[in-house]
Amino acid sequence: MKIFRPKDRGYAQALQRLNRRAIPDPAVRATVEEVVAAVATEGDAALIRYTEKFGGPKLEVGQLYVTPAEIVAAQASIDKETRDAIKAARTNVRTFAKKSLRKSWFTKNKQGAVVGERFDPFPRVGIYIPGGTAPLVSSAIMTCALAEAAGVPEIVAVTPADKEGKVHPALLAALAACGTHEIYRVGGAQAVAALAYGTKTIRPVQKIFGPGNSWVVEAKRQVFGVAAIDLLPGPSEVLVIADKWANPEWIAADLLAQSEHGHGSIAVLLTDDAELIEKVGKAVDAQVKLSQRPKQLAEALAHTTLIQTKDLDESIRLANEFASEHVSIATKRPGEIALQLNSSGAIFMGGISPVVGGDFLAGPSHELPTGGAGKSFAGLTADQFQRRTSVVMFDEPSLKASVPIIETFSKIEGLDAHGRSASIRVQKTKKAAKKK
Ligand code: HSO
Ligand code: ZN
Repeated sequence: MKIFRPKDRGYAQALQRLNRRAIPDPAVRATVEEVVAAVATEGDAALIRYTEKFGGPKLEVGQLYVTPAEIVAAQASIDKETRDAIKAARTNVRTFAKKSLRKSWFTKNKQGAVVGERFDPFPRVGIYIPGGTAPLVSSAIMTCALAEAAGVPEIVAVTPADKEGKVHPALLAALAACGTHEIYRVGGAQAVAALAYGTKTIRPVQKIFGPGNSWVVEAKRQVFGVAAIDLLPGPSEVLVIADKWANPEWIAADLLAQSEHGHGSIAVLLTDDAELIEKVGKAVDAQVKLSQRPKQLAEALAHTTLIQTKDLDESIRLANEFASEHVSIATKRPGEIALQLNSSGAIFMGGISPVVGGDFLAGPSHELPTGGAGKSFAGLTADQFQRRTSVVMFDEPSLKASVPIIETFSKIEGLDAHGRSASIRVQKTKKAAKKK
């Protein structure tokens, strides 16, 4: 953990470092290029090979697909508490998701032509669920429940298995509860490539969703164009904006909660209160001792930064530059600050709102932009599972009213066939009318 006060050496640089951009690491990029190319040409064989090479299980091609029998066994093995928690989260996420869905609409333009937009679910989507050091059961809900709410007919999930080839039963149960149709035990860049290009076992999808480590995020970036992608969600982040009224214990708890995701996670505190910084520092030290994940915490704490700012305005400016996945506003009047934030993935209002409320239960998807991507991307919403098509329908009067304008444009652009393709229809109708 590093503390920076205005008088400290390196203070200016610390502030500068907060202004991030999501730029891929060249080493990660090169590895992912190799993996994606191999999966695109060799299919399943490359999936199996890279899974083993990157420390995963040694699988047969036939084991990639998680069978219905395995899912039923997983459902039977989880306790009631787990089942109820999955159900409660799914209910909130689904209700929220339904509100984000776009509805088809039609209207008439100035010339009287019918114009509109149709929104249909993508026919087949792929969702990446990270494995790693914790079974991210909630991530299954925070992605698949949105696809389900959008009515996607084929929801395909990929997730890495442990060394023995097992996927956590609660994760399988959550995927099943959210209407996932196919599950494959494969992760990493190779899984993303398989979803985009397709293999003999995994048919390709139209769009790829879900959070992941740097390799997964880079793979999504690289397959963009072959398939669509949602956003670029990497390791967890939290930034707290606090004033002197804030509770240091709660702030420390929020910083540590996101930090325990481990490698690549970042936690930042911005406050104009010098005393609060000291108190939060102490509370972090005390609470670290309670952790059951000291290794992950130690990795993240190396990047944890507590910064004393001039005033709340400076905190807001820096928060916007940092573009954190989560922003907690632990101040007396959080509303005023929230309105000035323009790059946050998700905002948690007032010290009383814990960020984990959003991680596990509240309603919005916890799949959010990280690494500075929040400046250009928003978090996952159910409408991202919908494909939009525009629709145009002229009739004779509306086409007649439109032809002069269309002809003018075709003249300006020097594209005479364009003009004729509209006017020919009106002339033809005129002749047909005369004949009658
Ligand atoms: N904090 C993560 C989501 C998560 N937390 C899943 C626990 N499980 C998103 O940044
Ligand atoms: Zn979390």
